[in-house]
Amino acid sequence: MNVLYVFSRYFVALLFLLSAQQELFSQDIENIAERYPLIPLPISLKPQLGELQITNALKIRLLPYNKETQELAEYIASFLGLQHASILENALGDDKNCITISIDPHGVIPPEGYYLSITPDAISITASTVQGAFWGFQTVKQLIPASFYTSHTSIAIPCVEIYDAPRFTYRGLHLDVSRHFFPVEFIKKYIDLMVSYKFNTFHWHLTDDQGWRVEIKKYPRLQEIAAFRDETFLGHPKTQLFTFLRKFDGRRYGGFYTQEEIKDVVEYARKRHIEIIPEIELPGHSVAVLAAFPELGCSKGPYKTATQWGIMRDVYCAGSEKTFEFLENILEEVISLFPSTYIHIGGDEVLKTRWRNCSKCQERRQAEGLKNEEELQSYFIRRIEQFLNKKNRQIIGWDEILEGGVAPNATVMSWRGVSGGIKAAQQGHNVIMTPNQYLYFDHYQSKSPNEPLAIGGFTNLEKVYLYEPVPKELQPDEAAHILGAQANVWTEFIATSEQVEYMTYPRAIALAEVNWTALTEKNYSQFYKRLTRNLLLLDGLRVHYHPLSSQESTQK
Ligand code: TNX
Repeated sequence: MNVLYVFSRYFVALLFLLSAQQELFSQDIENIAERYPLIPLPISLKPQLGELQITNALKIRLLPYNKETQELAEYIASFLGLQHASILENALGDDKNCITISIDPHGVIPPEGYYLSITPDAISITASTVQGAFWGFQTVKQLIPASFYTSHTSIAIPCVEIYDAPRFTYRGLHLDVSRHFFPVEFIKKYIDLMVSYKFNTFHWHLTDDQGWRVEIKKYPRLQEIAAFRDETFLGHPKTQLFTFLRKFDGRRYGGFYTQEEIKDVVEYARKRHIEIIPEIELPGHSVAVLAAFPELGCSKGPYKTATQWGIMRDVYCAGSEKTFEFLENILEEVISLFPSTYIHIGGDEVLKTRWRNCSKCQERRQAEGLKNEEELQSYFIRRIEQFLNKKNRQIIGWDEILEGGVAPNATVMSWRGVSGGIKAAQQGHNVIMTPNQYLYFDHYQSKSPNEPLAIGGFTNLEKVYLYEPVPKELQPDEAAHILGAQANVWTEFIATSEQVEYMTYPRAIALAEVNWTALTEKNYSQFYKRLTRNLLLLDGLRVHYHPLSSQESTQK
């Protein structure tokens, strides 16, 4: 009976698929934005008359009933504020007031896709994976009226039929917790917001010159010294060119996540179908570590955790075996905390001055037959890649890892524009697009003089929305290497959680649609209309986002 039931659901989904390919786009989207303010826009949507009233007596039926589907049911019940939702494991029975989740790994729906039907009686979500069904529920969430967040009483959801699946497999957001440190509670909120818009990857930038943020049991000095800086630079380097005139706040600053906290966050993310990719920066952006372990630098030091922003001259010594031993020990602990396929190893902005003048680095260069310091950096990254590949992990690096020869299995994050991404894809490497002119959320988002101090640039909502991740220079086989896009939130000028939200939202919502929905033609004003309604969700979740009224259209 179970089999028949599931089959009948798939049959409906299949029929829908065949009949409704262009359904949404043949509708007048403008008119349905009010009733279905969905972002990202689904592949296909059939408006239906009527509404479903969700009450306290809601049941959640799981087909099949297992640990994974049960976790989804708990997530749904807790989001809807139903302490006593009954969870059913039987295919038979009354559908009334029921959310049915049907998972069939052999079904026709792609891995992260889902089919959703809301009738006046019931909700049904069908998918090939629990992750797909999870995204289906995120769509339901966006149809819940804003009044739910204030009154928590009756919930009326408009009836609809949706078939949906993402364009890209990698849909990322990044957060730099080194320049400023953000508490675990906020990281969880960041993840919750991400899933509301169907992001599936959180890139956690855990280490940099200004602070080391992950507890490593083997090296307590990282927690004692590298996790703290003496003070923080006030203002912007552009306006204070003379370094000796620069002002500092005189306050010790820092912190780190304990391994218990990291495990807790990883588990929290897992339940929400988010993969966390940790970043451990090397060989550059590592002065904080040198402050704790001066023997890992090319000079004797002394070093101190950076108190200013920018690119530092001091990096790990590439000639010393101690450096590799240290990094391997660290990575060993990191991979025990993070189950992700990928480990991000940084690789950006490595000044080569120290290596040029270091006898050990020069010995290494000659012994390995390397032509220059770019090749020495390549050697460094390859060694780390080999170590991680042996542990069944893949590396991601910033696009500088292309210089001097890219490591064989590396995935490249293209940040200095799109050229690194093009080059890497042409060489057959996988690519994640994070070009700074479109996807750096530390840049200004409006030209208003009232904007809080930011690093620079101008990347408004429209620019993000109109960004196309696949460069037109690529042939189709090369284009297949573009896994998706990610926005980066660097925090030199972002000191509080509220400010992170302000810089990230609503721009992240525009990126969510870029990554998820394959649109032949983008219509910004139509997106903007949906967004106006959709932002009520963020109001409900108490997000300090950048108000739409001060958004400006693109000015170059
Ligand atoms: C460049 S993007 C950096 C970061 C800065 C950022 C500021 C990248 C790989 N490196 O270290 O925080 O610019 O926008």
